[in-house]
Amino acid sequence: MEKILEHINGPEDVKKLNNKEKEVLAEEIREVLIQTVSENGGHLASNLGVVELTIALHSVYDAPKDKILWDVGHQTYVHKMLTGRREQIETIRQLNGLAGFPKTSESEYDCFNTGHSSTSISAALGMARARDLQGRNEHVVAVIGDGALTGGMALEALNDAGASKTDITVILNDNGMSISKNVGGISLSLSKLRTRKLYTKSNASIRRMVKKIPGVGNGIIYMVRKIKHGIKQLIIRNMFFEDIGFHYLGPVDGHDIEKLEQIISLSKNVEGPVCIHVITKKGKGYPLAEQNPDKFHSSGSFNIVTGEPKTEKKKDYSAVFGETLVKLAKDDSSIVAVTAAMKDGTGLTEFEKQFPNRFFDVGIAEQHALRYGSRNGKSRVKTGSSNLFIVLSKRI
Ligand SMILES: Cc1ncc(C[n+]2csc(CCOP(=O)(O)OP(=O)(O)O)c2C)c(N)n1
Repeated sequence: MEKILEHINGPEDVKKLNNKEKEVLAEEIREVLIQTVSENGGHLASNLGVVELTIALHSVYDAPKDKILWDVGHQTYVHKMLTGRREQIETIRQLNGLAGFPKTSESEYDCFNTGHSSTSISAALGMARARDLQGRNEHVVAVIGDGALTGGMALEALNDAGASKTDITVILNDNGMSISKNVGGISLSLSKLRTRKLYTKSNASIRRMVKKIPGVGNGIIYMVRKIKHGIKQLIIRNMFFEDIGFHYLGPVDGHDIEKLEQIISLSKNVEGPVCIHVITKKGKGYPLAEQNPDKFHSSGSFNIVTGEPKTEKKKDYSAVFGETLVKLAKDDSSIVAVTAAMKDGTGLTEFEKQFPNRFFDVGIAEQHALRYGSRNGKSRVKTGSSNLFIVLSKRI
């Protein structure tokens, strides 16, 4: 049987599909993702988690005129498939193939080169301000994970955007996971929100939110009422975002394309900075990745049935470092380890198991992590392209 995906040559083809077809498309995309990453390696779990979100974004927004910026960019395989690169997806991360991250020279749909975390809101705000100065009206959207939100630059950008009154949308892709389980106070506050009883804003406050364009505002209020009654959602309070100047919409089920499209469409009519809180499951649709999202955050090639690597992983620098550190720490209780959300990547998994009180995951916050070593004791620091660990020889 012919696949829907075979007819997707750009977002205009996604827009033509009805809901049922989009759901089938999501399943077809998942099959390709699993197949491709099992051969090439890559970021499987994050991509499986954003299949519906990516379909909804390309259904509602008008890219490349509208700008969609993906934080870190490791979750853009689906975006690539839907924006004219479907046939090349099997070349991803191969020599002369598609890049594993957004690349402006690869496609006009990739509006920002990434790789490092927590940069999307800053870039989006800059684009939104340039748009305003130049008198244009495209939408600018940053899609950021709850992990990436722990990074200082993301918080600096939220701080600036919240007070700016600029039209900018932040889509918070909240799966509770960074590479490992997410950490920090904001993460705690988000997880409370997921389980909190839904609070429904009064129509008066929704009315204040939406643009005061005659006709449009009323239409939106009608739509919100319909959404409220029809699908039990979605407008509750989030002190963090609202207090810093964002309109907060959500939380919304990130695997329900219809709901996603409704809430994103609604947000297009809200003036000023908006945050849409989307709840997703990392690894969605592939049980082995759902159960081990950290293992499948980024992997080499693997056997689809067992999930086991096709080639045995060689012992690398981080593994040797981790083992050595555990040995040293047994004899020296002043050794502690600090990581910026890269426990596995920096070889510290065993250290955490053996010395939980001397292990600190500070979130994707390298500059903050570095300051741990500033005053007391000698610190040894190794930085890599996207990872970092610090070992302090004196307890902090
Ligand atoms: C500055 C920086 N530190 C660390 C990393 C390594 N890293 C890549 S993705 C990631 C976790 C991202 O989590 P989240 O934003 O929630 O996205 P998810 O994969 O869960 O969808 C980390 C720590 C990085 N890319 N950049």
